[in-house]
Amino acid sequence: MKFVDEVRIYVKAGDGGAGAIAWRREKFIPKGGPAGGDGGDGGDVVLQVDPQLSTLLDYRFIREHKAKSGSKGHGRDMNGISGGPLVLRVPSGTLVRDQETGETLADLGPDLQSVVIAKGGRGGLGNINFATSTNQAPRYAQEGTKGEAKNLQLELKLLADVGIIGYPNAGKSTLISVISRARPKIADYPFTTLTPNLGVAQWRGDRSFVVADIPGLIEGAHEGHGLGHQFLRHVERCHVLVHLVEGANPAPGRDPVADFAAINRELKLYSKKLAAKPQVVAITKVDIPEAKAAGEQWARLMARRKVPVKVHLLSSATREGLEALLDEVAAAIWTDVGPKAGGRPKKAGRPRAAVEAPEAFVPEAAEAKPARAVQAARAAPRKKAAVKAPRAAPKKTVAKGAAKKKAVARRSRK
Ligand SMILES: Nc1nc2c(ncn2[C@@H]2O[C@H](COP(=O)(O)OP(=O)(O)OP(=O)(O)O)[C@@H](O)[C@H]2O)c(=O)[nH]1
Ligand SMILES: [Mg+2]
Repeated sequence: MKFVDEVRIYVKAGDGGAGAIAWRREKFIPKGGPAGGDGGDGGDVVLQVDPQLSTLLDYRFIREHKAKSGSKGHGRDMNGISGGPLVLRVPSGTLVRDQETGETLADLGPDLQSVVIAKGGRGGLGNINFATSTNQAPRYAQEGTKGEAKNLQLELKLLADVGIIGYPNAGKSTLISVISRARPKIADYPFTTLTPNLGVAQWRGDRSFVVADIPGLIEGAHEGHGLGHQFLRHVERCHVLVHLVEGANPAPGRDPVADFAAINRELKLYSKKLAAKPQVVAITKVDIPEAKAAGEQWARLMARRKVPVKVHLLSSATREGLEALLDEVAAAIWTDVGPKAGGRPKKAGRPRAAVEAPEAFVPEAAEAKPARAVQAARAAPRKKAAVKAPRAAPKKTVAKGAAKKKAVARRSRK
């Protein structure tokens, strides 16, 4: 089935029916008076979440959706028939925008299951309503009002707790197939996955979370290279990203450090918010000895640079490192799990602090010439101490220190 995550549609609510001008005509009842009924109300256009849907495909081909108008009022006090709502079913996670203003009209998901997106017109009143003591035969009735019409943009952002990202062929689909019952296509060539896959993963048997495996990213995705970064919108609402790095046989010129940096750069170019999300990082396919060696080397490098990222050595084939990876993922999703536990057993509302500033991994940041970001990371603990220092040491000491420095400077000038 084709995956469609953005459509533009036109919706028009039904118009209200006109009220009737009619008179009561019955044998032996002369001058029966007004008897025009009201017009029926126009139908609303309603957007409703359907948990069975996972794409906006239905709206790709049928773009105009009009609710029924109310019918006119009739004689003998009869009101017109109302149009009845037109219910358009959409997948959970659909964002509704006004095409003209760009304003967000609704964000359909667990918190908002349905919304009246275009209000139907009201039926007009029939002449029966206007009879008064001084005007017992009103010859007028109301017209119905027009139903709202809108041009909408529907955008689907899958609702997942965890997003799996990485280069093509890194083993993203294999991971989701191992931790959930999702069965995406897995093959030994890049861009096997063309549309996101969702799966529900279990953690230690008693909790579950939704995982999204998205198509691979490559360097230059922001310029449209590969599949571009159009699918990144589906991990925008995730609590945590699982960043998989190819362990075995990366293409020439690629290595874990460069891959990790390139993907982080693409994330940043897509959105700063996404780049700031916590990441759980793993090198894949460590059942292959070269992958394991590469992973261990990379982990050592990170440790030497004091980068606060744990590199998991993962093999979806043998399940090595899988439990540790899921533990870290769980700790990022739930506040009562992991080393910093002690909160409510609830999903974290906002992601925890970002694990790492992506600049720290620019490939040029070789051992011999640490990049500025790496230097900053090294300087960070010292900075902390500097902040604490004034409290620990009274002002005098600081002044003394400054005087000493000045004296040394004077002596050296002499
Ligand atoms: N040995 C070994 N091979 C793996 C492992 N995980 C994945 N692979 C293989 O790596 C290849 C790519 O795996 P996929 O899961 O399709 O990779 P992907 O990241 O989803 O790739 P795209 O969908 O193209 O972005 C497949 O041939 C898998 O069998 C692993 O843990 N060990
Ligand atoms: Mg895949």
